[in-house]
Amino acid sequence: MTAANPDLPPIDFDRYHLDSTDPMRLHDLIDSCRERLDRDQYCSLPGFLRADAVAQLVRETLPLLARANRAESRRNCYLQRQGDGDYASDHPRNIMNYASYDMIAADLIDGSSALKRLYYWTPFRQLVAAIVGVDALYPNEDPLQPVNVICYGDGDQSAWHYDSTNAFTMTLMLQSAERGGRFELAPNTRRGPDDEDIGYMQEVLGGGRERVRVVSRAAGELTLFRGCNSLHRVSTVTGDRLRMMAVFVYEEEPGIRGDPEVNRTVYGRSGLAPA
Ligand SMILES: O=C(O)CCC(=O)C(=O)O
Ligand SMILES: [Fe+2]
Repeated sequence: MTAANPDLPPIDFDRYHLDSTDPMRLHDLIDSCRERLDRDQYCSLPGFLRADAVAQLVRETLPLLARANRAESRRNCYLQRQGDGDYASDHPRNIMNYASYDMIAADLIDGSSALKRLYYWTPFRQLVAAIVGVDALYPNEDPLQPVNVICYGDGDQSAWHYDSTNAFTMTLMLQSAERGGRFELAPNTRRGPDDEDIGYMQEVLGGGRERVRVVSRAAGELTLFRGCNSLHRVSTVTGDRLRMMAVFVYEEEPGIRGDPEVNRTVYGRSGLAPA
């Protein structure tokens, strides 16, 4: 049993040896994650954070909901709220789905929170870089974007969508819903924004399940996925318990900040200091 060191993020170090000075101990984990990410477009590390730390994160995050940004809109899979009359009515650009959730921005989360301690801990960033196959990753320097918590209550869901240009998305489940709130992903519905498999996308957007994977997510589980080229969504949550998901954004270059306009849409404010 590893003694708890308050300076380290509350990773289950008995299971994930990031505190080891021997990098070989992590090689098997990195290799298997890389393989799954390549094959399935996602990989999961169950029980990544200790259960007591996850429970504490839920307790400290719930009061932040009052200052979260509520999103409620119909949008297509490119997150646009308007369709495009230049395309057929059954083109993905014109297939709109409802999304609603509350978004907690990074500046509402205390610096001492385990979420930020994990996000800014170099060995963790190095592990993620090794899994996704890049030399280095850097924290995002936007005031709102680096670490978020998305909360889905009764009746909330996300719409089928692609994530923006980041090559991967990383999430950590804090609390699952009583029912629903499944994370569903259709691997490789496109190779890039200019190389889309429209037939496959229409199949998924039209309710086809054959190629859709349901990705298990339990509290404390870390999941990396390639959301930029695989349509994904969160199915409707039912019941009183909030589904709470932390999202971490790393960058391949230092100094990256968000677009104030995008911030206004996602967080309801620009993130710029008032003039
Ligand atoms: O809440 C989730 O499980 C996934 C959220 C999502 O789609 C994202 O972070 O890009
Ligand atoms: Fe997403």
